[in-house]
Amino acid sequence: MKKLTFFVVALFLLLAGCAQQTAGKPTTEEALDWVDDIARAWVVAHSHNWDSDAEDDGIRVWVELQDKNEDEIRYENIEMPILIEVYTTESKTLPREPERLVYSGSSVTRSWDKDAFVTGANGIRDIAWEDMSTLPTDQTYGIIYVTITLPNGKEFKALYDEARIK
Ligand SMILES: [Ca+2]
Repeated sequence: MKKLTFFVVALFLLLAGCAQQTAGKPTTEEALDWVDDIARAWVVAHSHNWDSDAEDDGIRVWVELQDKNEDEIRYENIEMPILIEVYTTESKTLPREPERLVYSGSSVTRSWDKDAFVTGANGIRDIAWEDMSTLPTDQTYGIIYVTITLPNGKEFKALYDEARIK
């Protein structure tokens, strides 16, 4: 009898766990209405100092998703993966052409106000100078590309061609 009671209690807890997981998913169609308003992605990167000395240690990268008027889309409680690539460039004129890949990495964006360039805090990724495989002969500025994958699987790409890379 004790065994049966244990089994029933265990089954109940298992079912309760499943029910809770289903209820916690924030992916109802209503909650993702904002996805349809996204018309473009935007990225910027600036050199940044994140330790105690006075020297900049690398670049901090911010992204935004924007509507057709280039106003930021406000999202939170969601995870959208981001591919980040940094290229050198030899172009002296605009638009700059990518030359050699010096950094490739991934990140996620979870909240528009933390990852957009609102306060200068956070960002999606800090990339240290030594993580970019630049050569002494490379130009100081390069091109950073991001690809953001939306919850519906659609991808938006953006670039910033005045990124300090060394
Ligand atoms: Ca520093």
